[in-house]
Amino acid sequence: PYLLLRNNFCYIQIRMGKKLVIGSSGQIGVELIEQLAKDFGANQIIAADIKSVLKGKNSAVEYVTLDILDKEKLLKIIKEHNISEVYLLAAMLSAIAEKNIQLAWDLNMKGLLNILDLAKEKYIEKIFWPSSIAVFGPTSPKLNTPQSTLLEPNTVYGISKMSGERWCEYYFLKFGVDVRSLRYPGILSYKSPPGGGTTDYAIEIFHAAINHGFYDSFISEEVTLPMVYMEDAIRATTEIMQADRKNLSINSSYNLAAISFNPEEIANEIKLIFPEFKITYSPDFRNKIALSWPSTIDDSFARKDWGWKHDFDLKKTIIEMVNGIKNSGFN
Ligand code: AKB
Repeated sequence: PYLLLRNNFCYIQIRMGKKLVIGSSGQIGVELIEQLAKDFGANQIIAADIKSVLKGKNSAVEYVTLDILDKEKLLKIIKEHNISEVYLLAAMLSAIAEKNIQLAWDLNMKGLLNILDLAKEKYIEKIFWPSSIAVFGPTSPKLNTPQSTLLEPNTVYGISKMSGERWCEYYFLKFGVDVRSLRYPGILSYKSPPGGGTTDYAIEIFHAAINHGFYDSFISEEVTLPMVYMEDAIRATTEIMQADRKNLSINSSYNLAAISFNPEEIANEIKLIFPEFKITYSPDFRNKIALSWPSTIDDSFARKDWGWKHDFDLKKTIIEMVNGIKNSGFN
């Protein structure tokens, strides 16, 4: 089936196919699939992951095994399932990438190029690809970091995300590939564990507080980082994918902001709920990564272009995290 849309010049035909979420077992993937299934119907979603995937909650979603570096299999899945939209979430995050330089580069970069190429060849109509605050580096402004500024990341992950952004814009301008992207801050969630990031401390601290009453933080007390609650991050993702392309003035990746805090501030909030909670600090290599990232982000382009507005402030995020972990969170 095709949808006929009119832009300023002519009619364009959009193929209406299914949505493929790659990296479906990851922290974002698990929750994005739930939302997409709710919005579009579970039979419209195909979930792919390199791990032989356990059936998710939603049994109507079809799960397939896929290594994003295997372009042939990727194309086969796209054709077989009539895929028109891809959410490419498979990536190696900042901390783990420092220990697997080559693999991180290959996965983060070649995976994206495989998808961009298939969109250029018209097998896919639309792509979502996450970037990160990791594109910023020690020379970027720390406070209210602007959309366009000096980008000199000094991590493998940051270099791959910065390069990925350049490729996204290139494929859009040169080949008309409709790729949309957000520079995610740290994402706080409890349904599925994060894997190998620097901002993971802000999730670990909740589990530690609830299960042990104690947390030894690998980020030092005064290092403030931008964060967002998962529900907001998922909504931002679905909103940018639904936005009218002609309203999008950023063709690389949008700054996205919600809340910012440091370990001391989050520990103090947690102590209001668990007065016995204790925190100590043993900063490791991840602290250096955190120090190279912004503390607060200017996301006015996202707010102006497609109406982004976060809903979860710090207090609301904390309540959701604590209740979520107590009731059902991973251990
Ligand atoms: C990480 O810490 O590596 C990620 C990110 C900010 O992209 N959560």
